[in-house]
Amino acid sequence: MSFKYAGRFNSFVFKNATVYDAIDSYTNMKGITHLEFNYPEHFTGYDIEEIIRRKKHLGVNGLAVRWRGADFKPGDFTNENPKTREKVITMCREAVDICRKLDGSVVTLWLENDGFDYPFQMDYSRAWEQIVEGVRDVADYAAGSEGKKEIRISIEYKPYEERNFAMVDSTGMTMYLLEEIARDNVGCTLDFCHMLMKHDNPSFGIALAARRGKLFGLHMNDGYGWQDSGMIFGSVNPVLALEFIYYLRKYNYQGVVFFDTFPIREDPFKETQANIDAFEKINGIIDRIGMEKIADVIRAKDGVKVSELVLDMFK
Ligand SMILES: [Mn+2]
Repeated sequence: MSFKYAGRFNSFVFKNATVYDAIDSYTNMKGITHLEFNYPEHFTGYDIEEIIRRKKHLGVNGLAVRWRGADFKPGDFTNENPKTREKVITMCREAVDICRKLDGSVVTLWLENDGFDYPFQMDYSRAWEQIVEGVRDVADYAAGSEGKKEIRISIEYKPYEERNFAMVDSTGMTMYLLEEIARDNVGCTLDFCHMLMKHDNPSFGIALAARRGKLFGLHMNDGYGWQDSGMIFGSVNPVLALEFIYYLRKYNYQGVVFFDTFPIREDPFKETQANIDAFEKINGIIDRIGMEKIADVIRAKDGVKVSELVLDMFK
């Protein structure tokens, strides 16, 4: 099984490159197939036609909405200022429009400010309903119709940061939210570091989402679990990475693999390439061992057999 890959624009942009420079780098990188933008930051001051010219053979996976600025700090969908909340939804609709224009597939929503810090700060039930209704509104706008491509809306949970508690803080909570939203074009994006932060088992998470057809996106990276480390995939938890790719293959994941990593001290081109190389290498190990052999070990539920399998994988 072969995978589609995209890298993080800000790995380049935060080192004084332009979005155009980053696109040029991706067109020269081995394995990159798609682009993944943030909205509005990667479009402000850039020309969409020029982006389309530069991307050459690369496809567009989609856009992630970023609500930045003081107005949004108290909340995104849970913002109590009706004008700001309207702006939150309008920005999602604008991202859907650009996604269609670029022939992308998915708009990712990380509800950065929809959380709380203090006891007695949040009417939890009201906030939950505001999220359900807000995302539904965006989903209906993104639904397919005559001459309009369906755009998928994907919720990316993170347990904490920026707020002490996020409203959507785990795989289970995300699945519960999707159930309440009840729209075919709403699913989730699972971020490996965010799952480690929550002590959510990454493979359990993809199984829960994929068995319902709700795994719309992946943010791959690695870390130690206590913060959003954004390190190279497979560099800290290679066994969890092996198990993760096994389940992606088991559920025949057809979406894009986006590397949400932070090469602060590394060269961004080499670091993105290292992510792709790690993913391919680990996928190759699954090939060598074989899906059936791994399924046999899982069926046995025996820790000793698991240890033997892992040592075989590292041969
Ligand atoms: Mn992410």
